[in-house]
Amino acid sequence: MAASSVQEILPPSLDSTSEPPPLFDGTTRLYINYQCPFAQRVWIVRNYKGLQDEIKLVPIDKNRPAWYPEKLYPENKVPSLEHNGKVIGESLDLIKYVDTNFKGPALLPDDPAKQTFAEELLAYSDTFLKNVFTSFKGDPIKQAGAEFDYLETALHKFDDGPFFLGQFSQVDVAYAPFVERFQIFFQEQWKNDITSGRPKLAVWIEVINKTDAYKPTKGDPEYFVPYYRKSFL
Ligand SMILES: N[C@@H](CCC(=O)N[C@@H](CS)C(=O)NCC(=O)O)C(=O)O
Repeated sequence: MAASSVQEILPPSLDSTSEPPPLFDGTTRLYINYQCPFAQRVWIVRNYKGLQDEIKLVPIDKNRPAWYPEKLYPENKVPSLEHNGKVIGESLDLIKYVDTNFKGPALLPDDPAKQTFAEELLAYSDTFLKNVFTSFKGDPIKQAGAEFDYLETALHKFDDGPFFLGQFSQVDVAYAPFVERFQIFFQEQWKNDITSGRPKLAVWIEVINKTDAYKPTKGDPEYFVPYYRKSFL
Protein backbone atom coordinates (compact mmCIF):
# COMPACT_ATOMS: atom_id res chain seq x y z
CA MET A 1 0.00 0.00 0.00
CA ALA A 2 1.40 3.43 -0.95
CA ALA A 3 2.31 5.72 1.94
CA SER A 4 -0.11 8.24 0.50
CA SER A 5 -3.09 6.01 1.28
CA VAL A 6 -2.63 6.33 5.06
CA GLN A 7 -5.68 8.15 6.37
CA GLU A 8 -4.78 11.50 7.91
CA ILE A 9 -6.82 13.50 10.38
CA LEU A 10 -7.03 16.96 8.89
CA PRO A 11 -6.27 19.86 11.24
CA PRO A 12 -8.80 22.69 11.75
CA SER A 13 -8.21 25.96 9.89
CA LEU A 14 -6.48 28.86 11.61
CA ASP A 15 -8.27 32.22 11.39
CA SER A 16 -7.62 35.84 12.31
CA THR A 17 -7.84 34.98 16.02
CA SER A 18 -5.31 32.12 15.86
CA GLU A 19 -1.79 32.34 17.20
CA PRO A 20 0.96 31.48 14.70
CA PRO A 21 2.76 28.15 14.89
CA PRO A 22 6.38 28.48 16.11
CA LEU A 23 7.57 29.93 12.79
CA PHE A 24 11.06 29.10 11.48
CA ASP A 25 11.68 26.47 14.16
CA GLY A 26 12.90 24.00 11.53
CA THR A 27 9.48 22.47 10.87
CA THR A 28 8.46 22.30 7.23
CA ARG A 29 4.94 23.67 6.85
CA LEU A 30 2.60 23.82 3.88
CA TYR A 31 0.09 26.65 4.27
CA ILE A 32 -3.11 25.96 2.38
CA ASN A 33 -6.78 26.75 2.39
CA TYR A 34 -9.03 23.71 2.14
CA GLN A 35 -11.01 25.30 -0.71
CA CYS A 36 -8.09 26.65 -2.72
CA PRO A 37 -7.34 24.68 -5.92
CA PHE A 38 -3.83 26.19 -6.21
CA ALA A 39 -2.97 25.02 -2.70
CA GLN A 40 -4.62 21.69 -3.48
CA ARG A 41 -1.96 21.04 -6.14
CA VAL A 42 0.86 21.08 -3.60
CA TRP A 43 -1.18 19.20 -1.02
CA ILE A 44 -1.64 16.37 -3.58
CA VAL A 45 2.12 16.24 -4.26
CA ARG A 46 2.83 16.06 -0.52
CA ASN A 47 0.35 13.21 -0.11
CA TYR A 48 1.51 11.33 -3.19
CA LYS A 49 5.12 11.38 -2.03
CA GLY A 50 4.07 10.18 1.42
CA LEU A 51 5.34 13.33 3.15
CA GLN A 52 2.57 13.62 5.74
CA ASP A 53 5.15 13.54 8.56
CA GLU A 54 7.80 15.68 6.85
CA ILE A 55 5.50 18.47 5.68
CA LYS A 56 2.99 19.68 8.23
CA LEU A 57 -0.27 20.91 6.77
CA VAL A 58 -1.34 24.32 8.09
CA PRO A 59 -4.78 25.27 6.76
CA ILE A 60 -5.70 28.90 7.10
CA ASP A 61 -9.11 30.46 6.77
CA LYS A 62 -10.12 33.11 4.23
CA ASN A 63 -10.24 35.32 7.29
CA ARG A 64 -6.43 35.39 7.41
CA PRO A 65 -4.39 35.88 10.56
CA ALA A 66 -2.36 39.13 10.41
CA TRP A 67 0.86 37.22 11.14
CA TYR A 68 0.58 35.33 7.85
CA PRO A 69 1.50 38.27 5.55
CA GLU A 70 3.45 40.11 8.26
CA LYS A 71 5.78 37.38 9.41
CA LEU A 72 5.61 34.75 6.71
CA TYR A 73 4.39 35.51 3.20
CA PRO A 74 3.85 39.18 2.23
CA GLU A 75 1.93 38.13 -0.93
CA ASN A 76 -0.72 36.87 1.52
CA LYS A 77 -1.71 33.99 -0.75
CA VAL A 78 -1.87 30.26 -0.39
CA PRO A 79 -0.14 27.97 -1.02
CA SER A 80 3.18 28.75 0.61
CA LEU A 81 5.84 26.45 1.95
CA GLU A 82 8.04 27.18 4.95
CA HIS A 83 11.20 25.14 4.41
CA ASN A 84 14.81 25.52 5.55
CA GLY A 85 14.25 29.03 6.91
CA LYS A 86 12.64 30.30 3.68
CA VAL A 87 9.10 30.74 2.40
CA ILE A 88 8.28 29.79 -1.16
CA GLY A 89 5.03 30.43 -3.02
CA GLU A 90 3.35 29.85 -6.38
CA SER A 91 1.73 26.48 -6.84
CA LEU A 92 3.43 25.48 -10.11
CA ASP A 93 6.86 26.26 -8.65
CA LEU A 94 5.93 24.40 -5.48
CA ILE A 95 4.79 21.27 -7.35
CA LYS A 96 8.31 21.07 -8.81
CA TYR A 97 10.05 22.15 -5.61
CA VAL A 98 8.39 19.53 -3.42
CA ASP A 99 8.84 16.84 -6.07
CA THR A 100 12.56 17.65 -6.44
CA ASN A 101 13.60 18.41 -2.87
CA PHE A 102 11.84 15.69 -0.90
CA LYS A 103 11.87 11.90 -0.79
CA GLY A 104 9.14 9.73 -2.25
CA PRO A 105 8.09 8.65 -5.74
CA ALA A 106 9.06 11.06 -8.52
CA LEU A 107 6.27 12.89 -10.29
CA LEU A 108 8.19 13.28 -13.54
CA PRO A 109 9.28 10.33 -15.68
CA ASP A 110 12.87 10.00 -17.00
CA ASP A 111 11.74 9.87 -20.64
CA PRO A 112 12.88 13.17 -22.24
CA ALA A 113 9.88 13.19 -24.63
CA LYS A 114 7.55 13.01 -21.63
CA GLN A 115 9.51 15.73 -19.81
CA THR A 116 9.21 18.05 -22.79
CA PHE A 117 5.47 17.40 -22.99
CA ALA A 118 5.19 18.00 -19.24
CA GLU A 119 6.78 21.44 -19.60
CA GLU A 120 4.39 22.29 -22.42
CA LEU A 121 1.30 21.24 -20.46
CA LEU A 122 2.44 22.89 -17.23
CA ALA A 123 3.20 26.12 -19.08
CA TYR A 124 -0.25 26.00 -20.69
CA SER A 125 -2.16 25.57 -17.43
CA ASP A 126 -2.47 29.32 -16.68
CA THR A 127 -3.84 29.94 -20.19
CA PHE A 128 -6.22 27.01 -19.77
CA LEU A 129 -7.57 28.50 -16.54
CA LYS A 130 -7.86 32.01 -17.94
CA ASN A 131 -9.71 30.80 -21.04
CA VAL A 132 -12.14 28.65 -19.09
CA PHE A 133 -12.93 31.32 -16.50
CA THR A 134 -13.37 34.07 -19.10
CA SER A 135 -15.66 31.79 -21.15
CA PHE A 136 -18.24 31.94 -18.35
CA LYS A 137 -19.25 35.40 -19.54
CA GLY A 138 -19.20 34.39 -23.22
CA ASP A 139 -20.07 31.04 -24.82
CA PRO A 140 -18.79 28.60 -22.19
CA ILE A 141 -19.73 25.38 -23.99
CA LYS A 142 -17.84 26.43 -27.12
CA GLN A 143 -14.94 28.42 -25.63
CA ALA A 144 -14.22 26.21 -22.62
CA GLY A 145 -15.05 23.22 -24.83
CA ALA A 146 -11.97 24.05 -26.90
CA GLU A 147 -9.90 23.91 -23.70
CA PHE A 148 -11.37 20.54 -22.69
CA ASP A 149 -10.63 19.33 -26.24
CA TYR A 150 -7.03 20.40 -25.67
CA LEU A 151 -6.91 18.11 -22.62
CA GLU A 152 -8.59 15.28 -24.55
CA THR A 153 -5.99 15.56 -27.33
CA ALA A 154 -3.13 15.71 -24.81
CA LEU A 155 -4.43 12.55 -23.13
CA HIS A 156 -4.08 10.70 -26.45
CA LYS A 157 -0.32 11.42 -26.68
CA PHE A 158 0.97 8.55 -24.52
CA ASP A 159 -0.94 5.29 -24.31
CA ASP A 160 0.96 3.53 -21.51
CA GLY A 161 -1.52 4.68 -18.86
CA PRO A 162 -4.57 6.90 -18.32
CA PHE A 163 -2.63 10.02 -17.25
CA PHE A 164 -1.14 12.84 -19.34
CA LEU A 165 2.32 11.26 -19.35
CA GLY A 166 1.02 7.70 -19.00
CA GLN A 167 1.77 7.51 -15.28
CA PHE A 168 0.56 9.96 -12.62
CA SER A 169 2.71 13.11 -12.77
CA GLN A 170 3.07 16.82 -12.02
CA VAL A 171 0.79 17.51 -14.99
CA ASP A 172 -2.18 15.63 -13.52
CA VAL A 173 -1.61 17.47 -10.26
CA ALA A 174 -1.67 20.86 -11.97
CA TYR A 175 -4.97 20.26 -13.81
CA ALA A 176 -6.99 17.98 -11.51
CA PRO A 177 -8.15 20.55 -8.90
CA PHE A 178 -9.57 22.76 -11.65
CA VAL A 179 -11.09 20.09 -13.88
CA GLU A 180 -12.79 18.70 -10.77
CA ARG A 181 -14.51 22.05 -10.21
CA PHE A 182 -15.25 22.75 -13.89
CA GLN A 183 -16.90 19.36 -14.35
CA ILE A 184 -19.31 20.04 -11.50
CA PHE A 185 -19.86 23.68 -12.38
CA PHE A 186 -20.63 23.01 -16.07
CA GLN A 187 -23.14 20.35 -15.05
CA GLU A 188 -24.82 22.56 -12.44
CA GLN A 189 -24.81 25.79 -14.39
CA TRP A 190 -25.28 24.74 -18.02
CA LYS A 191 -26.33 21.07 -17.74
CA ASN A 192 -23.22 20.32 -19.78
CA ASP A 193 -21.22 17.13 -19.29
CA ILE A 194 -17.62 18.07 -20.09
CA THR A 195 -16.71 14.37 -20.53
CA SER A 196 -19.31 13.81 -23.24
CA GLY A 197 -17.50 13.05 -26.52
CA ARG A 198 -14.20 13.15 -24.60
CA PRO A 199 -13.59 9.53 -23.62
CA LYS A 200 -9.99 9.99 -22.46
CA LEU A 201 -10.99 12.87 -20.20
CA ALA A 202 -13.82 10.75 -18.78
CA VAL A 203 -11.41 7.94 -17.86
CA TRP A 204 -8.82 10.40 -16.53
CA ILE A 205 -11.36 11.95 -14.14
CA GLU A 206 -12.44 8.49 -13.05
CA VAL A 207 -8.90 7.38 -12.18
CA ILE A 208 -8.00 10.69 -10.57
CA ASN A 209 -11.03 10.28 -8.32
CA LYS A 210 -9.64 6.91 -7.18
CA THR A 211 -6.15 8.27 -6.46
CA ASP A 212 -5.49 8.15 -2.71
CA ALA A 213 -3.27 11.24 -2.69
CA TYR A 214 -6.07 13.23 -4.30
CA LYS A 215 -9.19 11.95 -2.52
CA PRO A 216 -8.84 13.88 0.77
CA THR A 217 -8.04 17.12 -1.08
CA LYS A 218 -11.27 17.49 -3.07
CA GLY A 219 -13.04 20.83 -2.99
CA ASP A 220 -16.55 21.35 -1.66
CA PRO A 221 -19.16 22.25 -4.36
CA GLU A 222 -21.20 24.03 -1.66
CA TYR A 223 -18.31 26.48 -1.54
CA PHE A 224 -17.06 26.82 -5.13
CA VAL A 225 -20.35 26.70 -7.07
CA PRO A 226 -21.74 29.90 -5.46
CA TYR A 227 -18.27 31.43 -5.50
CA TYR A 228 -17.91 30.84 -9.26
CA ARG A 229 -21.41 32.23 -9.87
CA LYS A 230 -20.61 35.37 -7.91
CA SER A 231 -17.10 35.90 -9.28
CA PHE A 232 -17.15 34.81 -12.92
CA LEU A 233 -20.67 34.91 -14.40
N1 LIG B 1 -0.61 32.05 -8.73
C1 LIG B 1 -0.87 31.59 -7.39
C2 LIG B 1 -2.34 31.79 -7.07
C3 LIG B 1 -2.67 31.47 -5.63
C4 LIG B 1 -4.00 32.09 -5.23
O1 LIG B 1 -4.54 32.95 -5.92
N2 LIG B 1 -4.51 31.67 -4.07
C5 LIG B 1 -5.72 32.26 -3.58
C6 LIG B 1 -6.62 31.27 -2.87
S1 LIG B 1 -7.25 30.05 -3.97
C7 LIG B 1 -5.35 33.32 -2.56
O2 LIG B 1 -4.55 33.10 -1.69
N3 LIG B 1 -5.95 34.50 -2.69
C8 LIG B 1 -5.79 35.53 -1.74
C9 LIG B 1 -5.48 36.82 -2.38
O3 LIG B 1 -5.30 36.86 -3.61
O4 LIG B 1 -5.42 37.80 -1.64
C10 LIG B 1 -0.46 30.13 -7.28
O5 LIG B 1 -0.49 29.42 -8.31
O6 LIG B 1 -0.10 29.69 -6.18
